Amino acid sequence: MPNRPDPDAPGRGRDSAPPVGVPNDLADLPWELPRAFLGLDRTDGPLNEADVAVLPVPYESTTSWGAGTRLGPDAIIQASRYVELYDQELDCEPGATLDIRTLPALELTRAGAAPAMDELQAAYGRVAEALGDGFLLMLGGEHSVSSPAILAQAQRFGRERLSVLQMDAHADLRLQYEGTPASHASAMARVLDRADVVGVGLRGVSREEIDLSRASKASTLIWADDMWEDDRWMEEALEALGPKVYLTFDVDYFDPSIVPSTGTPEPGGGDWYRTLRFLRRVFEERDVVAADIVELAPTPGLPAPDFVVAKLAYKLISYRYLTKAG
Ligand SMILES: [Mn+2]
Repeated sequence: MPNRPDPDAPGRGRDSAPPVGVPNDLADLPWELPRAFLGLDRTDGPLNEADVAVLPVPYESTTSWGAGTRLGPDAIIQASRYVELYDQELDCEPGATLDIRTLPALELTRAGAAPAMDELQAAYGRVAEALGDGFLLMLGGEHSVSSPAILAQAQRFGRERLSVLQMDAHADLRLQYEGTPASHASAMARVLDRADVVGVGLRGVSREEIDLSRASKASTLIWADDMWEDDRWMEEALEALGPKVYLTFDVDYFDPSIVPSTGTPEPGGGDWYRTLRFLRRVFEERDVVAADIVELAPTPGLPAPDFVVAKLAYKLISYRYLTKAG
């Protein structure tokens, strides 16, 4: 049985210290797992000693269609508390050995999309600086939160040009959408002059976006319908990625049969194992400096997609750990 809260289970976050806020003499009561990623309770010590920081950004613009992404980070964290720490593919327990911190959520200003994105870029940059070499995993929120994060990372690496691996059904290359360039549909258009963008799994794209992609050396599009016959698309994607990669994972990349909980689902998306095979290669063959997972809009009464995405988040951390350790 997966992890019911069990104080005797090895590798959970309750090995010695009592949960935060609980006095020592009550530490042995049957407290539930902490409401942190994987149920791990590692909150103290300077952030630059952490291997991984999970940063929830439950941002959703009020005008966005397909509401609910602001509940995404919490659903991922809740589901992650019941993910097995042991990973049979890698034959190890990354969650038990890594120092994984879950930060509080960032509440961005409601004064409009543009000021919220500016605020996020500054905040994200400061968190990334404080974390140093650790792996920063941001949980959205709608896809617009990715651009400030990518721009902040591009700034950190200066002249070393960043590549963005965008797992997504959509190109998000509209110059503006619903009157604002800060829209989720423009998330990648905003970073094209600062980073190369390789979109994988695309299948819902406008004519305008294809034209923009063809006119830009920085954009590579890999169509979902080219991903079924063989694995040549993996080589094509890897070839287009430079040494330093930022991974942005819009959960509508997945087929709606496994993740229907998203604002703009598209048929014909990625499956679980093929996707993991590709991601593992990316982590092995490139330096993935940071990642985000966005656009999960939890469906009440349908927890499976939340678990898929929680496990994906853990896989990203595990691949990163595996490749750093090896
Ligand atoms: Mn999308």
